[in-house]
Amino acid sequence: MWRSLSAALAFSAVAALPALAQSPSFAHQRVEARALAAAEAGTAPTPSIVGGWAVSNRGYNRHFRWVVALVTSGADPFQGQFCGGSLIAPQWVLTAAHCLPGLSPSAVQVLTDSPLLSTGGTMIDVNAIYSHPDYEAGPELNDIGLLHLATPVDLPLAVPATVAAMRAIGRPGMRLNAIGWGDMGDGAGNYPDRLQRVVVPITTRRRCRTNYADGAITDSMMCAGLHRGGLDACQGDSGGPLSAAINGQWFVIGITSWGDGCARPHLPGVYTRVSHFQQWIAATMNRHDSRAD
Ligand code: 4AZ
Repeated sequence: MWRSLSAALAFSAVAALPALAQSPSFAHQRVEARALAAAEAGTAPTPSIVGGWAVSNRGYNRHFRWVVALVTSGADPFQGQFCGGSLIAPQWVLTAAHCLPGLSPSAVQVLTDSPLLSTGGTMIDVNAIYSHPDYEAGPELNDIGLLHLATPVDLPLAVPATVAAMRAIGRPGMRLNAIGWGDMGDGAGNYPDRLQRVVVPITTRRRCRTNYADGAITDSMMCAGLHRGGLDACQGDSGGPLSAAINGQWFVIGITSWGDGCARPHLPGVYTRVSHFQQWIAATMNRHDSRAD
């Protein structure tokens, strides 16, 4: 979510996300053939996610097959992708609540098992949506949600950050992967077909708090980015993971949530601190799984 938009606009934009994803101003622009060819080769001549690089098929298959795209139902995934997500169980996708307001399960599908939006992968239906009950648009409090897939997938899974994982890979200065199909420039509207990745260090809480308005950064958020800017997640990367691996097991440390623009100096990306929501994630999954229907 863009902090630079007025609160009212941001709020209505969120409520109308599926429509917006298809409106001309938010429609994905095709990347130029040259950039696409380079992306296919696993290299990126142009800055991407913002300041990152394209994930090759091999890189995706080795590391990121648990990364999924949320797509407006019935839309071509390249046009209809509006957020990212992480598979944390065969039937569960972890994402941001701000991707979900007003969405009925039938309005969203999940593209799994593909680094490309336009070709490959499998579209899976969603049969239940759970946004955090205390999600608050604007300040983006508790920006976390879960999608239950209609059919289970047989893919590698990521683990929501545990306290032990946070100690190992979730402290300030540690470098994490922000991943997604979002805008490759700050407000550029340059949306890639191929998944993009950037590595950003976690900033100290204090540094993040001094850069944003008083009270904007709560204990359930974390920030990542360079002080000089240049590397960041952006519009459309929301819901996707901020992640790192321990011995080959990927952990979702953060969920891409908001920021003041993208990749601007002293304004790091803000992520939902997943470890803060361990209980909510487990309880929500258990509650669903124990339902009779
Ligand atoms: C967005 O609008 C968004 N620079 C996500 C992340 C960031 C900014 C905007 C962080 O989805």
